[in-house]
Amino acid sequence: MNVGLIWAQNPDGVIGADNGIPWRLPEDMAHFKATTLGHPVIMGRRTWDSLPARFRPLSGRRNIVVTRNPDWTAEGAERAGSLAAALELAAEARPEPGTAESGRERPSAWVIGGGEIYRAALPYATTLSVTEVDAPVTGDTFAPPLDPAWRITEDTGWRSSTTELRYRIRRYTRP
Ligand code: NAP
Ligand code: VY7
Repeated sequence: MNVGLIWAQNPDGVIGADNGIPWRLPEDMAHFKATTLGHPVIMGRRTWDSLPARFRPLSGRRNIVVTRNPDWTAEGAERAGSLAAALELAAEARPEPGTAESGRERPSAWVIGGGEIYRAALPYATTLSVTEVDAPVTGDTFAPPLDPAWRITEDTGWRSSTTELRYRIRRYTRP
């Protein structure tokens, strides 16, 4: 099964601060929604908690939440006790082989954070969508380090947000 990881980071690798994202970038939220819509999304329990309640579960997607707590439940979410269990759940409704969904560039599930889950999921990933946001912030949660096998296959180049921030969206794949 093709697994993608999608995150937004600043140039220092910061992805989070105080259980939130320390910038607001509407263009990246739109990119995140367009990319993940129609696919199962897998997230850590802290990332679930970080979503504003009115946006939970993320609409139009199966929401699979990874937690070690066997008693955890939330309306609209499926619980998984490990990343492997989350991937098995996500794989239950498989697309037919040979459809666009089965290509390496079109993952059948997206891992949407946060830091702990990205580190655990990176070995399973076939593609990454990384938004780099030129935000001078400090944080407490970081993107996983990428080994050199990951190659940039798409790059929007720097764009200006309606906010004052610049950002670029890159796609990575590896053999
Ligand atoms: P996280 O990865 O979202 O969630 C961690 C939790 O997941 C753990 O406390 C545990 O839940 C569960 N977990 C982790 N590994 C597990 C495993 N192997 N098996 C079972 N359960 C496991 O937390 P985080 O690293 O603190 O990241 C949250 C931060 O990232 C927030 O600041 C958020 O805003 C940010 N974020 C940023 C982006 C971005 O693109 N910039 C995207 C997503 C999130 P229990 O404690 O319940 O057992
Ligand atoms: C997470 C939100 C957080 C705070 C307020 C609204 C990339 C991002 C993430 C995660 C950006 C978020 C939201 C935005 C998405 C909407 C629902 C409301 C939707 C990631 N590149 N960027 N993120 N929502 N994993 N990767 O902003 O969400 O999709 O329906």
